[in-house]
Amino acid sequence: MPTRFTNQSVAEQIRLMGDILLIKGENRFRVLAFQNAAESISNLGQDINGVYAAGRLQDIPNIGKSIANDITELLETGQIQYLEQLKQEVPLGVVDMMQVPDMGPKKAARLWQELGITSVAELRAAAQEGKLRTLSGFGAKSEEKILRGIELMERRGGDTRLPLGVARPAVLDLVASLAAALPSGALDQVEPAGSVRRWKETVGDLDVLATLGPAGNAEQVMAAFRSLPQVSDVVVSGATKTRVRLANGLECDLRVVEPRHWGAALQYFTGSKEHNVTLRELALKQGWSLNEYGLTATGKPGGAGQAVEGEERFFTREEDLYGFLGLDWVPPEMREDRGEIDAAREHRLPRLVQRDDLLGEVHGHSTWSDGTASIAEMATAAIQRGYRYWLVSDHSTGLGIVGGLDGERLQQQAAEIRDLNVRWAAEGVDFRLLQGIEVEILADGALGLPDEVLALLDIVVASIHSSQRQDRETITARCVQAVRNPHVDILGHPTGRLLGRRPPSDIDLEHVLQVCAETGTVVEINANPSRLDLNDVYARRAVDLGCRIAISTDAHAPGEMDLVAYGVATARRAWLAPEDVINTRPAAAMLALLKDRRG
Ligand code: DGT
Ligand code: CA
Ligand code: CA
Ligand code: ZN
Repeated sequence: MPTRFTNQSVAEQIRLMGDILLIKGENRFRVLAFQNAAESISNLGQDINGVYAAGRLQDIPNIGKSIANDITELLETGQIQYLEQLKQEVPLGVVDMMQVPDMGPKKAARLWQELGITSVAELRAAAQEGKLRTLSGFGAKSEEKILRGIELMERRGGDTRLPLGVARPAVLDLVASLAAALPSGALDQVEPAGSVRRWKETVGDLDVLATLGPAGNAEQVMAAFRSLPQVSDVVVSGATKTRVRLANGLECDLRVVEPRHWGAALQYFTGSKEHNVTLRELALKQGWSLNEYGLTATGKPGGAGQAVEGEERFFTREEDLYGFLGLDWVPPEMREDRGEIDAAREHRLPRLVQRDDLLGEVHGHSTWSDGTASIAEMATAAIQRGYRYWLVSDHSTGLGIVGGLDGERLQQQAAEIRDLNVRWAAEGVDFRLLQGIEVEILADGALGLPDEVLALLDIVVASIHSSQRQDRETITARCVQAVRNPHVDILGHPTGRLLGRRPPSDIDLEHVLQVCAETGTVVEINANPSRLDLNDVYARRAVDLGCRIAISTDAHAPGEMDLVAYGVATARRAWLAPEDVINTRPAAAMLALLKDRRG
């Protein structure tokens, strides 16, 4: 039997083919075909092995006959002959070199072909020894840049994308500092665009757009931006665009645009690239060419009405651009070319869930296990955030690391919770604590507490914190066994991934979600930005399969409740409506949906 491939490992092989072709200087469209296919596979909401078994590989977006054949060969034989051949031609170390910031395929190819450098380690040595400057177009400065790039890359373990939870606060801080550094009236609008505005779970770089206010000029804005204390390097700076590097390695583009271009510019630089490509095709069909400034009539037959070739249309607001093309405004979280443009044209975009829809949270911790605040303090934080209920779900025994709760301590905790609830009821406060547990799913699929104990609780969240590297079959069966327990209401952070730190377990999520749908087990979107687990793609899949979702921060401290915005955004990226999410309901209605209370 050949090794079993996951969606990610298949995507990697396909991406690698594209990368090698890139270094070989192959046709851009050919390379793009592999890159797009890899992206589709890694975003796929189903196990690719199942798609292959059903003979439906070519139904996956961006996968045509030839790449479908490559995937078939990989799954059947364990390798792709063509890729093996490509690996003979280009050393893999040269592909790695392409990951060094500012490097790119052309430079990597030259360093390999002209200096014989075939790995990042050799590249570093050559740069340190001043050997790169023998190459035309390279100097002492580029050697220094490359060394700094390698250092950054290694600090992040080769992954040049940062979690949204790091990138988003960084760009908000940058924007606030820029505004504070300028006289009032210098800037009018200023907004982060790009992947941060779409709330994508990881971010490659930051993109900020601004328009000048009545008292502003672009050079002054660029100068202020370059001198911000957060900036560690200026990559490039011009009249209306500056790119800087921050201490954590993130780079940020700031662009100043004219107010009349704002709508098109914000739309363009919000992306995604895929959404933009589809939008541009739609515009072309209507006789307009779309760019970051606006629309220009092509003069070709289409729907541009009376417009003469070259005639332009500008938009001060994004809504007006979408509207001009006959579309409803598309929330940024949906702009991933997953059908949102058709939906916007047919006026059937869903009413997405938003922060205010949430009436409470159903996964959180206190000092009864590893939280930093008492139940009363956590409840106060929940009340301050407008919640009407909050689930105390401390860890159960069976987890080793924390003083997990057993039946006896749960009884003591129940008394504390009851007293607090009695007090709020007497004071007329519309808030209620629920008692639950985050029960450990043990390595063999049993739970950390017996059924008699679980039966006494309002809500049971079950999750995995140990033996996460079990093989696919074992960890899937383990999770399914827990989900089938009639007392388990919610499956917590199903894959256990920690963005940038720990990959997801090899669990067969498709299968687990099917069992959740069948048993009425709610699936969590863990809102902590280092988890976002379920992710957007699987959250969508879960709802399509008939599951309900809970959005919870799993807060271990009061302030962590603010992270709920990341969970809501993930749900919005999954196109979820309020009714898909259990904690948009009042406590009684929410509890009535849980599986051991139904029927
Ligand atoms: P990132 O930075 O990798 O997390 O992702 P984005 O989406 O922020 O991408 P970025 O920074 O390369 O570009 C920002 C936006 O600019 C992108 O979402 C769409 C637009 N854009 C960039 N390159 C292209 C392009 O080649 N074609 C089109 N249509 N749009 C582009
Ligand atoms: Ca970006
Ligand atoms: Ca960018
Ligand atoms: Zn937890």
